[in-house]
Amino acid sequence: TGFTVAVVGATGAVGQQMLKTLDEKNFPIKELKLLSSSRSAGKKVEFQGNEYTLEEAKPESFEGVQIALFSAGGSVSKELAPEAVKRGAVCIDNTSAYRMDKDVPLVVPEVNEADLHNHNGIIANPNCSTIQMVVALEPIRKKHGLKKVIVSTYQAVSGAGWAAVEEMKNQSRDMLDGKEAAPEILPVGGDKKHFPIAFNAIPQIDKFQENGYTFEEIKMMNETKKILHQDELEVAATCVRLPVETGHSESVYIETENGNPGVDELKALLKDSAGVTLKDDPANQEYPMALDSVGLPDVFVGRIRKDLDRANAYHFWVVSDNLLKGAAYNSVQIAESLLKLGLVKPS
Ligand code: 11C
Repeated sequence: TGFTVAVVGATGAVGQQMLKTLDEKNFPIKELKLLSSSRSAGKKVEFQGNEYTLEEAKPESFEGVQIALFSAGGSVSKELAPEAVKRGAVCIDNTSAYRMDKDVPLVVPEVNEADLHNHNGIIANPNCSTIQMVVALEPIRKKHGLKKVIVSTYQAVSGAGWAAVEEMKNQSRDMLDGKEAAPEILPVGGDKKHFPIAFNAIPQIDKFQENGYTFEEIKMMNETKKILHQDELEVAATCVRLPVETGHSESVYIETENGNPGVDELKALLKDSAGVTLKDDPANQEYPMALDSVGLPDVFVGRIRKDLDRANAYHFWVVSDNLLKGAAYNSVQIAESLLKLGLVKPS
């Protein structure tokens, strides 16, 4: 028994973590198909002791597939997710291709699992920096309402893929050796200029839009409103890349809608929330850090404190492994929720 599962983009930074998560969660797989763009086809990947050769993803590849996890870039998802749906698969897409489509649920299971009931074959996995923030926001929103969110991110390089991580490492060595850095990827592959990430902080993730925000910032703002079902929520984001390999950090400012919960109540609320680990003891210098989050599925919250000038306003720090809860782990959780809710057709 089990399901026929396809992973599209199995050699990527997120694809690798998808396989690891499917394995660790012992996901009920009857047959696994590992697919990729033509560029990676032929590469070999191991899963649960068996060696798989990646096949180029084509429409026919999805015959008989019940669950397809996509993480091979937006254009692959655009082209092939509808083909997979035509053939009866439910697609969980980790790209931004469908996230804002009205008939596509954008899901973080701890927050809006019930939205899965409205799926039409494609479910979108939100952007990594959005996911970890909404996991921390939802328990507060549910109890006290939210009026405004201002977030500044400190994002890891693995969010831009393994090639970007290699670039950071090589650059760091080169710069320590007194050589000149020759950046080719960051801040974003297709843009006109490139800057060193080693020993730097770059206030650009993805391309700039006409309104002066980057696409990463726009994604955070739009996705947060959609996931929390609150179009009128005021959200502003500034997204910054740091020379950290894995683990996104975020400084979050919120204004609650009703009442003035106080720090102790917020701590108690978050401590008991699904997917959250509270790490907040300033007296003992305990707070979340990127390095400590690597390989763990939780969202870590700390540094919770009251704004000193405004009532109903709080600041906190949120950290999570961007490849896990931010991507692969959340995608596999969506698959588990689909099974739990009976939303995948049995073979
Ligand atoms: C980053 N958040 O850290 C991006 C990566 O829309 O799924 C994820 C891009 C996305 O660079």
